[in-house]
Amino acid sequence: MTNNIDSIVKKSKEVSLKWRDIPAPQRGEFIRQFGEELRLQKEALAQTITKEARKIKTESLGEVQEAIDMCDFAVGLSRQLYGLTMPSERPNHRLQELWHPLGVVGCITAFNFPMAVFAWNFCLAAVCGNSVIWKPSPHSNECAKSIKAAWDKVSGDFSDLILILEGGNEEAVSICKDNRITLVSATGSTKMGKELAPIVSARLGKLLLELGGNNAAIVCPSANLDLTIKGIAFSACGTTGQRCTSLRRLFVHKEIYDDCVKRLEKCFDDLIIGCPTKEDSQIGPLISEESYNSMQKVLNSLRNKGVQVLGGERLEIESPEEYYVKPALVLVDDIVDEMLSETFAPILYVKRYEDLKDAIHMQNNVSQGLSSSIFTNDMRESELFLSESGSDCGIANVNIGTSGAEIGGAFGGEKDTGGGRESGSDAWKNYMRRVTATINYGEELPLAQGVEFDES
Ligand code: UN1
Repeated sequence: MTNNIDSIVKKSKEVSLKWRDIPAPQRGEFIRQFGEELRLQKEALAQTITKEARKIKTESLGEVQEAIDMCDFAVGLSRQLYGLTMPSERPNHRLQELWHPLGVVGCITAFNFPMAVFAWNFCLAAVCGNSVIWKPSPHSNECAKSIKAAWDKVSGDFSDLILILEGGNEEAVSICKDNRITLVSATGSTKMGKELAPIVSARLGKLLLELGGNNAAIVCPSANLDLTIKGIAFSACGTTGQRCTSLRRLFVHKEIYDDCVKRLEKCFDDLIIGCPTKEDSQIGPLISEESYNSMQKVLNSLRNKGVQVLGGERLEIESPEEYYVKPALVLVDDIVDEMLSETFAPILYVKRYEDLKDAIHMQNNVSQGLSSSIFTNDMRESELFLSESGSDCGIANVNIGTSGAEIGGAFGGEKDTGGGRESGSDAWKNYMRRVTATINYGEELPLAQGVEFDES
């Protein structure tokens, strides 16, 4: 294995040295063609996602679209890797920042977004002049291979710009240890991040982390409940609750609590759970027996405490090896410990609130800080939620669920979510090194801060 990583890193380093000499807009042209190839293969790629990650068709197609969107974004960006020019305090001096490639980027991705999250990283890393070594989740090696095959169709001499390292924890650790890999971008659980980050930090490598969430929404009395229920259902149950942005906790104002819970119960009852290849299925199976077991463990522990759990049971549909579950609604009077950690399954905790400030406090009072939402038509409430005393998450939405972000914004969150920002806005800066250049075009040598130093 050590040999394997060694030869992969050597190859990746080699190609990165050639790639960085290609002007950025020309690198963008490769990514444009990559996007075209993804468009052509959209249907087939989506089928591979459904096969491995077991997502329903519309979500698999949406994921490929997310990768295509990233290509389009990166093409434009390849002409916009701007550095600032600052006024120098000295006469005849220019002060400017330059952005240069890092070299080799390591990218560790999870099963639940087996193509899009790689595209977030690869498209930016590539236009910024880097090569990428990709360790996909062991659940989604085929997705990784199909993406690499699409790249190979358009990449000419630069096939090695994507190199895949298949494997599990051991391979992830080998990426983290290798000081030729300048940046390690990792998506997965907080537990994984906390294991890998110290290895990268010990060699003072750069890290970009997108870890667990424990996302909450607040439903205010003025909310449009039709829109709200739809937003909650998609965020809590879509992708079988296996997005890092999935909605896990709901705080509902006491005036509308009963109505809201009644409608949610009906909505959860009506969801169509079934094989993801079937046209009308809305919820496919969980990824593994292990994730089913961790869901049941949490639900059993809640039941033992006397907490009301609706749904959550296994449904014996389709093949007996797969784990289909009914999403669980958990009605809590008080905060229970189970709500404080992320269970990667469709469990939605619902709690009453009276005062919006309390609801915001409960929302923030967890170790994770990825995504959050408020449903309201009262601008004072939404503005409070978005203010510095509002949501402490990296993503804060109004009248939208917690999941399903567009690529144009920076994606990521605070605290145990790891602090990284990927995809849109200025996330590209993570994949470059900044050089501050001061140029003296005069005949004198004035020193900064007025310091005098005469050599004679
Ligand atoms: C993830 O689950 O790691 O915002 C990424 C969303 C998707 C990305 C999720 N666009 O739900």
